[in-house]
Amino acid sequence: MSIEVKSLFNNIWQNYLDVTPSAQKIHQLLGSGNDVINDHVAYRTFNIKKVGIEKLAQHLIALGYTECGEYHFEAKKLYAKHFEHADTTLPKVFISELLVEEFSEQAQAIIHRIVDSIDEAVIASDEFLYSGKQWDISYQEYQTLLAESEYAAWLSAWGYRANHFTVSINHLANYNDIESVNQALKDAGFALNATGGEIKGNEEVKLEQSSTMADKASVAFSDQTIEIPSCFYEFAKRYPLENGELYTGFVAASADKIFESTNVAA
Ligand code: OOG
Ligand code: NI
Repeated sequence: MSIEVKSLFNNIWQNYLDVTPSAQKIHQLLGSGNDVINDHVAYRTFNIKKVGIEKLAQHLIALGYTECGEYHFEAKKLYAKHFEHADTTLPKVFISELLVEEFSEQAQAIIHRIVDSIDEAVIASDEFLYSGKQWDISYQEYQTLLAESEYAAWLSAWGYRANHFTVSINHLANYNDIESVNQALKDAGFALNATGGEIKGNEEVKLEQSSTMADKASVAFSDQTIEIPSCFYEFAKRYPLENGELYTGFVAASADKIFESTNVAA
């Protein structure tokens, strides 16, 4: 694997750990100190040309990734694509975008102000994928977005960073199934996303997934600093297709529930 792609994911991982301290502990717990293979990494963005899926993907395509599947999330007003690399030890990348035009004028104005203020040079640089929030937003504006879309609010507060990394259960030495991974996590005190049940998907759809509820971390809004949900960790087990190869796609019905891992606890 090229040093370039390795160092990119290393930077993305470090930037993710900055706001997701539980991930380091879970990495240690499941990997027993060994390396963990990531099934995928996920990003969120807006469907505005300046920062759309393609603008994130260009950095991956330059490193040998190709576009594979696409997904629609009507209720959440999202669209997504996933990208894969020929080196299957590299994580797949799932990138979703918010369908901005489907929101209120007020929400759209906040989003356009944010996107307009991003420096084009940052978007073009590799660092874009771990650049975080490069704009000002008030806590009030965050709340305005939160009332319409938890996704929009999360993105406005955290910016361009991995929303989650995902442990490939298939590659773990000490665990074989998602049930025992979930149990180990709960025994260690981590809260799982229980929306639609702790395990999303099944062998039939070739993919089982679970995730923690996001950690909380401080965001410096323009008027005050507040702790809000940051990023989470996901766990995925893939099943083989008829041809014997593991399924590499995503499952929209499961993804729809994984998005809710950044919800503010009720
Ligand atoms: C992405 C949720 C979908 C998956 O593995 O299905 C997903 C997000 O929360 O941004 O990661
Ligand atoms: Ni995911």
